[in-house]
Amino acid sequence: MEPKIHSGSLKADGLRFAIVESRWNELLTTKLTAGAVDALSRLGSRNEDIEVFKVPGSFELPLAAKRIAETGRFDAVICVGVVIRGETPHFEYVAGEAASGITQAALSTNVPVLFGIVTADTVEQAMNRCGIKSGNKGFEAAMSAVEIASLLGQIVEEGGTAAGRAG
Ligand code: INI
Repeated sequence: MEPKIHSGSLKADGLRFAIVESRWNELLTTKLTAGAVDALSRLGSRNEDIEVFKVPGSFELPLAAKRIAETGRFDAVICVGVVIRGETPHFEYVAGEAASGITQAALSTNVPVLFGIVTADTVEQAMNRCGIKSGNKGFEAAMSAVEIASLLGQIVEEGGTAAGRAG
């Protein structure tokens, strides 16, 4: 017998999303939010199912994401920010703490919290990853949000625990 494969669909209709946007490098972070909204609407989201929350900087993304996830109102929370190495001597702290805080926010709430933060060495690199040239990290994070939210929706407890069946 073939193994049963579970994988998330790319259908966003019926799901609710929060986008948490950092105001640092706002000219670029607004592009990430626009990219995320574009991806969600292409996948079937309605605007009334998307809410945007603004925070001062990327360092503040995890706490806001955690509080938003705890409300239970959203199927996924998408964090967007831009941290540029050349512009900040504490790049490692801001980017590193944002990354580990986002992981903690997801694990502690059981709600997917997506990493849509551009970490770049230069402004030009950052611009390229915010949709100015080609890719948009907000768009990518939103696609992943839909997929993981859909997969988590498929994970239901069937037939007790693995330990129970083994015993
Ligand atoms: N926040 C960013 O999102 N990007 C940056 O490049 C940045 N720099 O350069 O410092 C930045 N700093 C602010 C930080 O996120 C916090 O808002 C601040 O330290 C207050 O906690």
